[in-house]
Amino acid sequence: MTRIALAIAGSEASGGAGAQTDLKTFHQLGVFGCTALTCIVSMDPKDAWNHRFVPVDPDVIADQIETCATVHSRIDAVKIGMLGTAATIEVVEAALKEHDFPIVVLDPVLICKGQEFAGALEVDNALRSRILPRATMTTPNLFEAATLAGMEEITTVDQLKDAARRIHDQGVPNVLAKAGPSLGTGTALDVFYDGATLEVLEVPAVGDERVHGAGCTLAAAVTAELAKGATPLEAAVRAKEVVASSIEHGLRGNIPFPYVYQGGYQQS
Ligand code: PXL
Repeated sequence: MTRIALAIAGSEASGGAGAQTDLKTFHQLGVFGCTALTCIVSMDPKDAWNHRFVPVDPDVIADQIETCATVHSRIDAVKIGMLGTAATIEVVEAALKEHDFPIVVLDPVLICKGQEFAGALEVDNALRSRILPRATMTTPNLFEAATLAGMEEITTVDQLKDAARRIHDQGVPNVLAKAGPSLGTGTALDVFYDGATLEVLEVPAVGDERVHGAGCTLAAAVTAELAKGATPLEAAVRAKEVVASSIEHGLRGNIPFPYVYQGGYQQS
């Protein structure tokens, strides 16, 4: 039976991140993908590739989610990526309540690479109070984990474990708190916590640069694996393999950092 995943996410025109990445990841893992676009991001070549951000009208977001939820006989899992405004968060919360999807993976995108949004605090608070409690699993990076956990910063593995516990204690059943290569361990290191098991997951780091789209790929791969029936820990382990492969097969264009490509991943 073909499994179906819905990405509620922003369009990143170049295809390196956002909904485009989510769809490619779903497809590579054998899952049928559909999307509800929350915003349109286009990097500006005339302004250091800064992100131009245009929110999609909240009614149009609700319509897209309704379409996905009604065209298909079921949605096995939902991935939530960039929401970006409080109005978007409100409409996505309402849709989650209405459709009661069985699995919701939240990539709590607070800031997209190199970009600080005006009104970030309002968006952070709305994400925490309205969307986080509806997630079955969340995949914060170091900055997002510190923000959600109410910590100053995270510079050690112990602090990352602490953050994962604190986020779990806010009512999220499964937390995958990501450091990637950023704690200087020489590995890509993430912490998984489900209230009982705390696992430090490590794979050899592929380079030490930030890679555009790596976080989107991780959360999308988790979503696809959960849609296929994996446990959250199994999904996390497989998703890390997918990210490593997507970085290995990544592209280098004219932006200052490489970007992922999922097309070379073969399941081991
Ligand atoms: O990588 C985070 C991210 C998510 N979603 C969209 C983005 C980005 C970063 O650029 O543009 C749409």
